[in-house]
Amino acid sequence: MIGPDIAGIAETLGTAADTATATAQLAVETGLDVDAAYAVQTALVQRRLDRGERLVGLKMGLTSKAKMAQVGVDEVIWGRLTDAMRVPDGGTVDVAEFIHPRVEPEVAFLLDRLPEPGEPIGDFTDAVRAVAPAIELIDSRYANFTFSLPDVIADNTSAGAFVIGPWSPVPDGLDNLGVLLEIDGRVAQVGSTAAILGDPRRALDEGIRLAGRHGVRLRSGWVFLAGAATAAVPLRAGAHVRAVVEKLGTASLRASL
Ligand code: OOG
Ligand code: MG
Repeated sequence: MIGPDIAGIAETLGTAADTATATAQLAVETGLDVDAAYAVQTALVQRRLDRGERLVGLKMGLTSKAKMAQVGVDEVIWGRLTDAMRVPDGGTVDVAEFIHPRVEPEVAFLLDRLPEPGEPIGDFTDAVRAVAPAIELIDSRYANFTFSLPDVIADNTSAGAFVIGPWSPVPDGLDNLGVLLEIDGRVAQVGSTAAILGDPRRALDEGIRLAGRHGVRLRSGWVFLAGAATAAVPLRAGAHVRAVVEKLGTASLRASL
């Protein structure tokens, strides 16, 4: 049997992103399983690298129950981040470049010395140089923000853009810090870093393990997004968004009018 057309599916998703036009889900129709979906993701991100973007990190998805419930998929997934997706802290994004953007509060790690594949992380503070509050802008390329597990993996886990707040040294505990998402000064979501796999440090173990299955090794200097602590909120033109993480501070962005 001929397998799914990996390059063709990557082209469909890449064009949807480039033109900010939603596409239909395609996993069922093309027989895409999880492994083939990661192959599509690789090809989709390669399209970006071919036009000069650089890989700068990895993101985890669906590491919290709030997120799993919001999108109806209950497996932890991972995707790739490029330099073109990074927005400076306090910077502006143009909502017209996205289909139906949403924002969510995250915790970011700056990676340092990573263990060899298969080796457990000895000391978290050896593997992670610094931590920061972050905002991820997700934008599913599928109509109505609706997808299956292989669909969302193929779509680079809805990665759109991200903002990293100020880096701080790794604090003693990361497992129970309050998290707020504010839109225009009003609290839109409240949570705790405990929502992220019980402790966001676990997201790094999962990232190393799951990406390792597909031959991807995390690198020193990369950014790592541990996954949203709360459900995501639609980003409207003109909105001012702040993510606040206790002890770590604030990351913010604006959506242009
Ligand atoms: C999938 C990406 C999930 C997170 O932090 O859980 C994600 C989606 O919700 O569209 O980035
Ligand atoms: Mg996210």
